[in-house]
Amino acid sequence: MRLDVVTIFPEYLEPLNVSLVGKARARGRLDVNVHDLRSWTYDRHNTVDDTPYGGGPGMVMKTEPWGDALDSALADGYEVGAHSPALIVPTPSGRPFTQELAVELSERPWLVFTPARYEGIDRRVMDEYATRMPVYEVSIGDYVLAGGEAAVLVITEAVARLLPGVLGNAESHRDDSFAPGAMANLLEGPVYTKPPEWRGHGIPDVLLSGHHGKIARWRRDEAMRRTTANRPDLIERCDPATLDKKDREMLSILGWSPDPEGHSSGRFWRRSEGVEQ
Ligand code: 6GU
Repeated sequence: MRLDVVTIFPEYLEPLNVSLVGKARARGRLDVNVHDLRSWTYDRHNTVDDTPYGGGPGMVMKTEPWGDALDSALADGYEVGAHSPALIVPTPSGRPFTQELAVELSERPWLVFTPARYEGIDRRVMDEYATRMPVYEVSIGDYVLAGGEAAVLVITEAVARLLPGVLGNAESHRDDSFAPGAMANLLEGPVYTKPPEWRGHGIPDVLLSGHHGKIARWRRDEAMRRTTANRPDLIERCDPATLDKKDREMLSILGWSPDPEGHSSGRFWRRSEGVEQ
């Protein structure tokens, strides 16, 4: 997979040399190319932004440097045989970045990222490249960053670990918390390793029992407990057809009811958490 990143802060992308992504590069699974947007400015101040048409606060990134930088990065890639680029535009107003989207992007041969600062990039840049390639405007969560570079690191790490031969074990991401079809999209429960006792904290007996059925059941119960506490929305969305009788029992203990009166969704609803009157 080829990656291009155009940014005014190339040094912000240094972490792409480290750890999993760095290893994928060293192994030749990833070809990463970082470009300084200011190389495509021709004025004394290397200007990349200007005031917004229509007024308002902040600055908008200009069309010409982005157009010239992207044309150059694309020409470089095509020249060395890359094909089928997709443009990834990190923005808080994009579609949510999910594991499903990470899988989709990991199947493409070439991703070109345009992390922006200020109030974003002049719309015409995305409109122009959308005539030639898929454009994904992507947000990594409901908060506002000062720029898209950190989002590029997040997206790149999520995508790189899915590439064949990057994670040691091909099975490793089958039960990722958000893997498509993962145990009804439950969060993973707690994990333990040696020593068996640390500062007075033991580990749950069942994990030492050697009873694989009981261990699997315990892990699933813990996953439901953690999901109830941290992401009740995932339980509300879960398809009851993916649950067995023991799952339903556990959900009931955790306060969930199937299909209460007045609803016919076939999904789970939580009984009031407040003091019962
Ligand atoms: Cl992709 N960019 C910025 N600037 N803020 C964000 C974001 C992206 N995703 C969430 N917040």
